[in-house]
Amino acid sequence: MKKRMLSFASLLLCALLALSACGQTQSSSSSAAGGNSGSAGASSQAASQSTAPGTFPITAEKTELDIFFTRDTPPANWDVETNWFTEYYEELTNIHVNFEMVVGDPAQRAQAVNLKLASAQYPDIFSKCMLSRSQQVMYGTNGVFIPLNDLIDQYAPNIKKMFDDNPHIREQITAPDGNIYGLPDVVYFVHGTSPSKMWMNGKWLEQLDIEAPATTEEFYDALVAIRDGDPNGNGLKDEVPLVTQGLDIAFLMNSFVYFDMVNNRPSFTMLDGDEIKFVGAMDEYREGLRYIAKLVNEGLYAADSLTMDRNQRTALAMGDPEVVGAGTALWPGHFLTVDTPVYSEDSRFWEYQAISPLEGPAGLRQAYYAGAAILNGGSEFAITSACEDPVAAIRWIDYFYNLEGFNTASYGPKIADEAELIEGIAGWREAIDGEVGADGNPALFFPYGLNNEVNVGWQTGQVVPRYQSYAQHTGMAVPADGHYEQMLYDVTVNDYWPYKADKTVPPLYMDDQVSSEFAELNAILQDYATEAAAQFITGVRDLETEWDAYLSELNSLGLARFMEVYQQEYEKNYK
Ligand SMILES: [Ca+2]
Repeated sequence: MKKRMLSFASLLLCALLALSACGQTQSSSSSAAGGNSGSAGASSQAASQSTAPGTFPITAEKTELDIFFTRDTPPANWDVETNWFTEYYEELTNIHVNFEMVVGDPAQRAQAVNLKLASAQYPDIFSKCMLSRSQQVMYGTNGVFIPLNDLIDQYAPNIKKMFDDNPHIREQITAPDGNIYGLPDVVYFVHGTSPSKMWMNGKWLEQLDIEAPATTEEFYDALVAIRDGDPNGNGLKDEVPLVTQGLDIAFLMNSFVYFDMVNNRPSFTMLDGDEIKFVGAMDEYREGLRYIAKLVNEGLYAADSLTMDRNQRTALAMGDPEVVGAGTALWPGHFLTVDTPVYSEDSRFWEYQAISPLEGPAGLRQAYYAGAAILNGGSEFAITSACEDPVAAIRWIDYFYNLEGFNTASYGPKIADEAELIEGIAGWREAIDGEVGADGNPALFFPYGLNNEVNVGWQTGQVVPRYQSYAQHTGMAVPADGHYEQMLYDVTVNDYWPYKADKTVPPLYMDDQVSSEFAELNAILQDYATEAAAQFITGVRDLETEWDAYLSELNSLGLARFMEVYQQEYEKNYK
């Protein structure tokens, strides 16, 4: 523990010394920081009021930044203007932010962003605006978004460290012209790398004297036993052996073919070496559909899963009598009430245990790995040519890319111990000797509460993007006697990582015209394949007699053109 803390502290000290040592040359060369961003961006660099990098306040004199951001509907008491963290961070940085907030669903938010971009009345910063990759390229190339590469290298040690620790992040947010126009929101947690896990009712398995299944055949047998064995003991055949939330078939399908979800939708594609394949047209995929259709047909997989939302599934799983035998989810909290975070024998939450990926009939046994691709890569923070002090802007956001900034924006003030707790504000502190994280190693910090008081923090990345490393998430202190974070970590590392496979196609930058064609084809094919998958597994369409018609429909919707564009753009980005 001590050794680890010391080495962390000394690293930090080195970083600070290195920064202050070269601070003077940086300010004199700062006019180069904007790169080729056009006259507005470059000339404004000279106007920076910045203090030495790595120190607070960021500007010696009070500076202002205009930030346009979008978010979903906030809780009633949340107000960015009066928020505890807003006031705290203004005091720390000496930068006052004029916020312009747009609240709405993703479509409304995208529309507001488009209007803002079209208005040419640019804020200094677009934050949480889901800027598409083609928007980044278009507005980057025409000088509205300034390149961030040099600003990051010189003034953003935390973002730079994120790149150094995760070279794929820098790679995935670098546009084909070599510039970075936007910063990503990266929140890593170990169990998030396996989003589709199978959770089975362990109490019932024990009662029915069944081992945790390891193959698709054994899984089938286990579901039959749950269906027929009356494990809830009420004399009725009312058990629901398997229920998912929507078309969450990735766990089962990966026993047949690589099958991932990107932005909560099946991508139906995979990267096989350097070749992109359309999974949704492969024979192995059809085999997987046959297996899943059999489960539905025999009453083992609830057909109404496909239209079930989270609340409905939770109501079913928490109801009386107990009926659910198994469910797929990132973690059981998606369909069970977390009544206690620490292991408790009589808690239904703790009854459900993850099983490993199943071996399929052809010997395939894998779980898709969601830890490499950056979703929405680079879309969450862009600095515009209207910004008079880009150095201050990049330093302002850099804070959220380390543990202290992430935690303070999430939990409230960093305090020494409980005695300093302010009622209604909560906070967090460094870990003390003996506290452990989810991996059983010495913890890094202890949070006193997460946004229980709604006007304390900026909530889960609703105002700015952030970075949470795996170590940071794992380093949160948990009770040593079986906290669910520890259970989730163990399950992922022990049961899923031995089978992890990463064939997800990484995100690509495309120019505007290609991007529209690609997005349109992608949406059409995904919609059609998703709809067809639901029809095949529920028996509305017959997998034996209607598969060829499905394939020819995919072709008439433009599958060949889609694959051609995809492959060509992949090679432009990555070869
Ligand atoms: Ca029963």
